[in-house]
Amino acid sequence: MKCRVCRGPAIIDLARHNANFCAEHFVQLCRRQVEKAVKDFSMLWPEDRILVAVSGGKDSLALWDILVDLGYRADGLYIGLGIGEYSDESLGYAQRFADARGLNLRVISLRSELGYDIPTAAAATRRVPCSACGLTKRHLFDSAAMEGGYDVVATGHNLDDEAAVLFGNTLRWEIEYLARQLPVLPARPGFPKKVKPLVRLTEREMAAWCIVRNIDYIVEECPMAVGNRHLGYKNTLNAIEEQSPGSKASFYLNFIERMAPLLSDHTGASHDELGECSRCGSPTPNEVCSFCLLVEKSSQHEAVPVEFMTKSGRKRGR
Ligand code: Q46
Ligand code: ZN
Ligand code: ZN
Repeated sequence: MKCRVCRGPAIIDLARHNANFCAEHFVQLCRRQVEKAVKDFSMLWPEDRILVAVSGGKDSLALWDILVDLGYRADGLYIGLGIGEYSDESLGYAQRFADARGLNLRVISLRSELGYDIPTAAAATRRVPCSACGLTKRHLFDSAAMEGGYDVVATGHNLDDEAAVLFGNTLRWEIEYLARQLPVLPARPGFPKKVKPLVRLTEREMAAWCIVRNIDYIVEECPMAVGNRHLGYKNTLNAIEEQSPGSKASFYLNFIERMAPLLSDHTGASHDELGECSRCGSPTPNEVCSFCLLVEKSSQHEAVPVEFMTKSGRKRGR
């Protein structure tokens, strides 16, 4: 197996590019894919202060590494979700990554700072854990970025993630979700700009990036993701990709290029009528925002151990 660029020994075969690459040229390919995404979608400017949403997993650490490597000023924010050992270990990976490179990682612990954790929030709201988790992360990343004066929040969503979400939204023709499924969400009053610079790179490529760059990351998936329907969509798309390499990239990237512009009038509610949450000041159409209601409900609920939500708790809700 030889590198397509230098003919030296290759370390990875990428069927969708119909080529193999050595470590050096694989790294170059990944950098170029990120630069292309950043340029095509006007994601970042050289002077931007970026807040990276860091989980301790391969995608977010690879993203932080690539952005710093490309010369951007990027700090990290890790949210301790209180999901048992998974959270304790993932914080360790994020912290060691930051310390080894002299990068700035801010840590917010839900349990000690807000009085709840994700398993408890799921039980208190009687919703699936990812719903409480998504709302929590969105709110805390938005408010940390606004308060910290960051220009943009960057998340490690990769091509597999985005294609799986697109597949789910397409199966149900969720027009408003489809219209909003873009790799850049511009800033609007009370909300920072949000970007996904890894949309041209796959999960496998991000794992390979971490190996090549000596990045230690938490390999275990979040225990609450078990049964998540996006995992099923990813498996389906992987089976299609196996038969027809490149399908995943064309499914997602052609959607963004050809279909999303046709849906731009269907993004749903306008944000003009948003007021301020009476408790936290975030934009909301209601008196109190859904995050503050979640905090109130969850912090009053008896703490629920993660095991309960991943075993017996799993039986309901999905
Ligand atoms: S961390 Fe949170 Fe994910 Fe775990 S509870 Fe669901 S959303 S699966 S990215
Ligand atoms: Zn090479
Ligand atoms: Zn609020």
